[in-house]
Amino acid sequence: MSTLVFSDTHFTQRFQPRQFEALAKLIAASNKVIINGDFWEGLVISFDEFLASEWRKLFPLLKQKATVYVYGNHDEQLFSDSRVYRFCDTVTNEYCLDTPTHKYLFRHGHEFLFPKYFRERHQAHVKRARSLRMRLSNEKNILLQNVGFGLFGPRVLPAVINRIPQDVRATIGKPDQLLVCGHTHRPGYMPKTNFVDIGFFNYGWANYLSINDAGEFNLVSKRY
Ligand SMILES: [Mn+2]
Repeated sequence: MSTLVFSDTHFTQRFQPRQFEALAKLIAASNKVIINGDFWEGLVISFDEFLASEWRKLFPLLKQKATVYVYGNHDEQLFSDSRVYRFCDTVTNEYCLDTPTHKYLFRHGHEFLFPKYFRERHQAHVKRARSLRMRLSNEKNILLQNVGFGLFGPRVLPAVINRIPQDVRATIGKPDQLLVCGHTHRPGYMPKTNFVDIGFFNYGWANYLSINDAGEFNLVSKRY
Protein backbone atom coordinates (compact mmCIF):
# COMPACT_ATOMS: atom_id res chain seq x y z
CA MET A 1 0.00 0.00 0.00
CA SER A 2 1.16 3.55 -0.57
CA THR A 3 0.58 7.24 -0.14
CA LEU A 4 -0.54 9.08 -3.26
CA VAL A 5 0.49 12.73 -3.63
CA PHE A 6 -0.83 14.80 -6.50
CA SER A 7 -1.35 18.48 -7.25
CA ASP A 8 -2.46 21.00 -9.85
CA THR A 9 -5.62 19.33 -11.11
CA HIS A 10 -7.15 22.83 -11.46
CA PHE A 11 -10.72 21.48 -11.61
CA THR A 12 -13.28 23.75 -13.21
CA GLN A 13 -16.91 23.13 -14.10
CA ARG A 14 -15.72 21.39 -17.26
CA PHE A 15 -15.74 17.75 -16.16
CA GLN A 16 -12.99 15.61 -17.74
CA PRO A 17 -13.99 11.92 -17.59
CA ARG A 18 -10.52 10.56 -18.42
CA GLN A 19 -8.82 12.72 -15.82
CA PHE A 20 -11.48 11.61 -13.33
CA GLU A 21 -11.06 7.90 -14.11
CA ALA A 22 -7.25 8.05 -13.90
CA LEU A 23 -7.35 9.83 -10.56
CA ALA A 24 -10.15 7.71 -9.08
CA LYS A 25 -8.24 4.53 -9.91
CA LEU A 26 -5.07 5.78 -8.23
CA ILE A 27 -6.90 7.00 -5.14
CA ALA A 28 -8.69 3.66 -4.79
CA ALA A 29 -5.34 1.82 -4.96
CA SER A 30 -3.72 4.00 -2.23
CA ASN A 31 -4.25 3.96 1.50
CA LYS A 32 -3.50 7.64 2.06
CA VAL A 33 -3.86 10.72 -0.15
CA ILE A 34 -2.22 14.14 -0.03
CA ILE A 35 -3.49 16.87 -2.36
CA ASN A 36 -0.67 19.36 -2.74
CA GLY A 37 -2.60 22.45 -3.83
CA ASP A 38 -4.39 23.89 -6.86
CA PHE A 39 -6.99 21.16 -6.53
CA TRP A 40 -9.79 23.31 -7.93
CA GLU A 41 -9.56 26.49 -10.03
CA GLY A 42 -10.70 29.22 -7.65
CA LEU A 43 -9.72 31.99 -10.06
CA VAL A 44 -12.43 30.82 -12.46
CA ILE A 45 -15.18 29.16 -10.41
CA SER A 46 -16.54 29.73 -6.92
CA PHE A 47 -16.26 27.14 -4.15
CA ASP A 48 -20.07 26.65 -4.39
CA GLU A 49 -19.70 25.87 -8.08
CA PHE A 50 -16.87 23.44 -7.36
CA LEU A 51 -18.85 21.60 -4.68
CA ALA A 52 -21.81 21.27 -7.05
CA SER A 53 -19.69 20.15 -10.02
CA GLU A 54 -19.31 16.57 -11.21
CA TRP A 55 -15.92 16.50 -9.48
CA ARG A 56 -17.85 15.94 -6.25
CA LYS A 57 -17.96 12.27 -7.28
CA LEU A 58 -14.34 12.11 -6.09
CA PHE A 59 -15.23 13.29 -2.59
CA PRO A 60 -16.42 9.97 -1.05
CA LEU A 61 -13.28 8.25 -2.37
CA LEU A 62 -11.03 10.96 -0.93
CA LYS A 63 -12.84 10.76 2.42
CA GLN A 64 -12.20 7.01 2.54
CA LYS A 65 -8.45 7.77 2.43
CA ALA A 66 -8.52 10.44 5.16
CA THR A 67 -7.14 12.90 2.61
CA VAL A 68 -4.82 15.75 3.59
CA TYR A 69 -5.48 18.93 1.61
CA VAL A 70 -2.71 21.53 1.26
CA TYR A 71 -3.96 24.87 -0.08
CA GLY A 72 -2.44 26.24 -3.29
CA ASN A 73 -2.64 29.71 -4.81
CA HIS A 74 -5.54 29.03 -7.19
CA ASP A 75 -7.49 27.51 -4.28
CA GLU A 76 -6.16 29.63 -1.46
CA GLN A 77 -7.75 29.45 1.97
CA LEU A 78 -9.97 32.54 1.62
CA PHE A 79 -11.70 31.03 -1.45
CA SER A 80 -13.22 28.13 0.53
CA ASP A 81 -14.72 27.32 3.94
CA SER A 82 -15.27 24.39 6.31
CA ARG A 83 -17.03 22.47 3.55
CA VAL A 84 -13.53 21.37 2.47
CA TYR A 85 -14.16 18.54 4.96
CA ARG A 86 -16.50 17.03 2.39
CA PHE A 87 -13.36 15.76 0.62
CA CYS A 88 -10.56 15.91 3.20
CA ASP A 89 -9.96 15.16 6.88
CA THR A 90 -7.08 17.62 7.33
CA VAL A 91 -6.54 21.02 5.69
CA THR A 92 -3.34 23.05 6.02
CA ASN A 93 -0.78 25.27 4.27
CA GLU A 94 1.99 22.76 4.92
CA TYR A 95 2.11 19.13 5.94
CA CYS A 96 4.91 17.02 7.42
CA LEU A 97 5.23 13.27 7.01
CA ASP A 98 8.04 11.40 8.75
CA THR A 99 8.90 7.98 7.34
CA PRO A 100 11.80 5.56 7.97
CA THR A 101 13.69 6.88 4.93
CA HIS A 102 12.61 10.50 4.44
CA LYS A 103 11.08 13.37 6.37
CA TYR A 104 8.72 15.02 3.93
CA LEU A 105 7.49 18.60 3.88
CA PHE A 106 4.56 19.24 1.55
CA ARG A 107 3.88 22.79 0.41
CA HIS A 108 2.28 24.03 -2.78
CA GLY A 109 5.33 26.21 -3.47
CA HIS A 110 3.81 29.49 -4.73
CA GLU A 111 5.48 31.50 -1.93
CA PHE A 112 8.98 30.79 -3.26
CA LEU A 113 8.90 29.18 -6.73
CA PHE A 114 9.23 31.37 -9.85
CA PRO A 115 10.99 34.75 -9.78
CA LYS A 116 9.52 37.46 -7.54
CA TYR A 117 8.25 39.44 -10.55
CA PHE A 118 5.93 36.59 -11.56
CA ARG A 119 4.80 36.02 -8.00
CA GLU A 120 3.76 39.68 -7.67
CA ARG A 121 2.04 39.58 -11.03
CA HIS A 122 0.06 36.60 -9.84
CA GLN A 123 -1.19 38.58 -6.84
CA ALA A 124 -2.73 41.08 -9.26
CA HIS A 125 -4.44 38.12 -10.96
CA VAL A 126 -5.94 36.95 -7.68
CA LYS A 127 -7.63 40.35 -7.24
CA ARG A 128 -9.38 39.79 -10.58
CA ALA A 129 -10.54 36.30 -9.58
CA ARG A 130 -13.59 35.10 -11.48
CA SER A 131 -13.77 38.24 -13.60
CA LEU A 132 -14.51 37.78 -17.31
CA ARG A 133 -10.88 38.70 -18.05
CA MET A 134 -9.68 35.97 -15.68
CA ARG A 135 -11.97 33.37 -17.24
CA LEU A 136 -10.78 34.24 -20.76
CA SER A 137 -7.16 34.22 -19.67
CA ASN A 138 -7.71 30.80 -18.10
CA GLU A 139 -9.35 29.45 -21.27
CA LYS A 140 -6.26 30.58 -23.19
CA ASN A 141 -3.96 28.95 -20.62
CA ILE A 142 -5.85 25.65 -20.77
CA LEU A 143 -5.62 25.64 -24.56
CA LEU A 144 -1.89 26.44 -24.56
CA GLN A 145 -1.09 23.82 -21.93
CA ASN A 146 -3.23 21.21 -23.71
CA VAL A 147 -1.30 21.78 -26.93
CA GLY A 148 2.15 22.15 -25.32
CA PHE A 149 1.96 19.21 -22.92
CA GLY A 150 -0.04 17.13 -25.42
CA LEU A 151 2.68 17.45 -28.07
CA PHE A 152 5.84 17.55 -25.97
CA GLY A 153 4.95 16.10 -22.55
CA PRO A 154 5.37 17.66 -19.10
CA ARG A 155 9.11 18.26 -19.53
CA VAL A 156 8.53 20.85 -22.26
CA LEU A 157 9.07 23.55 -19.62
CA PRO A 158 12.71 24.35 -18.82
CA ALA A 159 14.19 22.75 -15.68
CA VAL A 160 15.35 26.20 -14.56
CA ILE A 161 11.87 26.95 -13.21
CA ASN A 162 12.42 24.28 -10.55
CA ARG A 163 15.52 26.03 -9.31
CA ILE A 164 15.35 27.25 -5.72
CA PRO A 165 18.42 29.29 -4.68
CA GLN A 166 20.24 27.64 -1.75
CA ASP A 167 19.73 30.68 0.51
CA VAL A 168 15.96 30.59 -0.14
CA ARG A 169 15.84 26.81 0.29
CA ALA A 170 17.56 27.20 3.68
CA THR A 171 14.57 29.22 4.91
CA ILE A 172 12.04 26.51 4.00
CA GLY A 173 11.45 23.78 6.58
CA LYS A 174 14.23 21.91 8.35
CA PRO A 175 17.53 21.00 6.63
CA ASP A 176 16.80 17.26 6.65
CA GLN A 177 13.33 17.59 5.14
CA LEU A 178 12.59 16.61 1.58
CA LEU A 179 10.51 19.46 0.18
CA VAL A 180 7.62 18.42 -2.09
CA CYS A 181 5.79 21.05 -4.16
CA GLY A 182 3.60 21.41 -7.20
CA HIS A 183 2.82 24.78 -8.78
CA THR A 184 5.38 25.06 -11.60
CA HIS A 185 3.80 22.28 -13.73
CA ARG A 186 7.33 21.01 -14.33
CA PRO A 187 7.93 17.63 -12.63
CA GLY A 188 11.42 16.80 -11.41
CA TYR A 189 13.62 15.64 -8.54
CA MET A 190 16.39 18.06 -7.59
CA PRO A 191 18.64 16.21 -5.08
CA LYS A 192 20.94 19.23 -4.64
CA THR A 193 18.14 21.25 -3.07
CA ASN A 194 16.39 18.22 -1.56
CA PHE A 195 13.31 19.13 -3.56
CA VAL A 196 10.70 17.26 -5.58
CA ASP A 197 8.26 19.01 -7.89
CA ILE A 198 5.34 16.69 -8.59
CA GLY A 199 4.14 18.52 -11.68
CA PHE A 200 0.44 18.50 -12.63
CA PHE A 201 -2.33 15.92 -12.99
CA ASN A 202 -4.06 17.38 -16.00
CA TYR A 203 -3.87 17.83 -19.79
CA GLY A 204 -3.66 14.07 -20.36
CA TRP A 205 -0.69 13.59 -18.01
CA ALA A 206 -0.68 11.79 -14.68
CA ASN A 207 2.28 13.23 -12.78
CA TYR A 208 2.27 12.13 -9.16
CA LEU A 209 4.35 10.90 -6.26
CA SER A 210 3.86 7.47 -4.78
CA ILE A 211 5.40 6.84 -1.34
CA ASN A 212 5.69 3.23 -0.13
CA ASP A 213 5.55 1.88 3.43
CA ALA A 214 9.34 2.23 3.78
CA GLY A 215 9.01 5.92 2.89
CA GLU A 216 10.70 5.65 -0.49
CA PHE A 217 9.19 7.74 -3.25
CA ASN A 218 8.59 7.18 -6.91
CA LEU A 219 7.95 10.20 -9.14
CA VAL A 220 5.63 8.96 -11.87
CA SER A 221 4.93 10.71 -15.15
CA LYS A 222 2.67 8.98 -17.66
CA ARG A 223 -0.22 9.66 -20.00
CA TYR A 224 -3.77 8.91 -18.98
MN1 LIG B 1 -0.05 26.99 -8.17
